[in-house]
Amino acid sequence: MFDIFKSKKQTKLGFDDIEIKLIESDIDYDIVQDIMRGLPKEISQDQLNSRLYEMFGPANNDTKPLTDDKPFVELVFGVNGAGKTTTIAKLANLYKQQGKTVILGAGDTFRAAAIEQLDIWASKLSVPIVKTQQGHDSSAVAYDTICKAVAKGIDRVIIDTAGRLQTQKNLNKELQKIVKVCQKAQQNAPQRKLLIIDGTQGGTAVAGAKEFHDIVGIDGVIITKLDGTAKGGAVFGVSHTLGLPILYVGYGEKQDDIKKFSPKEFVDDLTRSIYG
Ligand SMILES: Nc1nc2c(ncn2[C@@H]2O[C@H](COP(=O)(O)OP(=O)(O)OP(=O)(O)O)[C@@H](O)[C@H]2O)c(=O)[nH]1
Ligand SMILES: [Mg+2]
Repeated sequence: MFDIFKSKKQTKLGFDDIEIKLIESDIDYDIVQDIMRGLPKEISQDQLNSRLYEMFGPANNDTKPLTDDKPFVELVFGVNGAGKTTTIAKLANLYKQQGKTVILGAGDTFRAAAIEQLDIWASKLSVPIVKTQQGHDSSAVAYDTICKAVAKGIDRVIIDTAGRLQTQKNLNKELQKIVKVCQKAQQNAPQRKLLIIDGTQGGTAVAGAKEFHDIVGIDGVIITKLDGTAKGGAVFGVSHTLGLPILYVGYGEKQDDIKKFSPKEFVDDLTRSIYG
């Protein structure tokens, strides 16, 4: 039995085969070149494993640890449909399970039904929510949510925002304004600015992330929809190209479908899919 295990572990695949499989995994061509640099003609699973793991570098660690600030405010943003609102519900659920109190801010005042969508999650999870009418100022919602959290001694604030492209100047000014207004409500807020990326979008999402980083600064990334793809090339882009920490990954539409990102687990899954 040991021998079977050993021989499987020692199976080697050719350089070109690996290169193609990585490209097929939706990893950016330039990143694939970085991965392959210096690898031998025949590559073992272990060799590929450690090379892929190295690619995470410093972004591997969440470089900005949670502070003790109360409330601890998280501002969530990203392109339309990336999974922001669902991720907020998942985070709220997670924090509740950790024994924290949570309040949500329905800062997407732009899209019809966005407020209702978050409201439904809030009732389902039994967490309070601050909301306004569609078309109202989303920074005012952020402000009110933080003030309410301060007044009631709530641990965590999570603020939803409207989907936006990194190229939409007005919407991005609005995002900058929300950040400033959060600071007025509480000096260090928002403690974490979280970009939500749709994991099925690959390189396009990564390019957008860079611009968002320039606009407001990103403290961490959450990659969603990794259930819909065995690929997740965006993961390498975010870590290797942008050097941003991936905090969590989402893998479904339900409140429990979130877990802390583990580079090791991700790399193991990827190499296992390549070596079979
Ligand atoms: N399969 C899968 N679907 C997801 C995941 N996260 C979100 N979704 C689905 O993706 C769709 C969009 O999710 P939302 O949370 O509404 O996305 P959003 O970024 O808030 O969208 P906008 O507010 O319109 O910008 C919904 O149908 C979600 O159920 C995930 O991890 N896996
Ligand atoms: Mg939304």
